[in-house]
Amino acid sequence: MMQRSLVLLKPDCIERRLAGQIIARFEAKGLNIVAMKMLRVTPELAKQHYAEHVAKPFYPSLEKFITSAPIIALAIEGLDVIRVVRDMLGATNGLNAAPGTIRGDFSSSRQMNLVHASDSEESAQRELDLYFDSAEFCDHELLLTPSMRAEDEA
Ligand code: 3AN
Repeated sequence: MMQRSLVLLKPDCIERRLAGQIIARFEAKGLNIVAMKMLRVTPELAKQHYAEHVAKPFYPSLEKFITSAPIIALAIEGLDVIRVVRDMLGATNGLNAAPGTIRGDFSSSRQMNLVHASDSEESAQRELDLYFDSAEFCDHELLLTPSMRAEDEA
């Protein structure tokens, strides 16, 4: 099923100059970036984004981290992209993430785990609406799509 996922390259990713390498992985996989921008997450946006965690004891530390430096937000489109991107990220804690995944290769932390990605269609819709206006999506069909997958896989 064609889906979109909200991906955030978090402050640690920007600080460590890993954004290019991580975006390159999504491109190499054949996923489409349909929106992208750099921004600073405000405490208000952090509370909306992490609504499910706001009441938890670790939330103040999480908010301090996610607002500490700019992030890059991307909308990534592809077949089953929500699962595919989560698989590419690996487990939440970099110490548990499998080698070959982004977190497995670049992170040794639960909090500084470099990238966020939506975990369900409902979260994706909610999160895409938080970070992007509808006018910011650049819909396009890449000319090389027929070289990336068969017609009946769409
Ligand atoms: P994911 O980013 O893999 O979807 P979530 O949404 O469960 O993971 O957690 C978001 C962030 O909240 C994590 N990156 C981490 O910083 C923090 N977090 C989640 N669970 C815990 C926990 N038990 N203790 C401390 N921080 C946590």
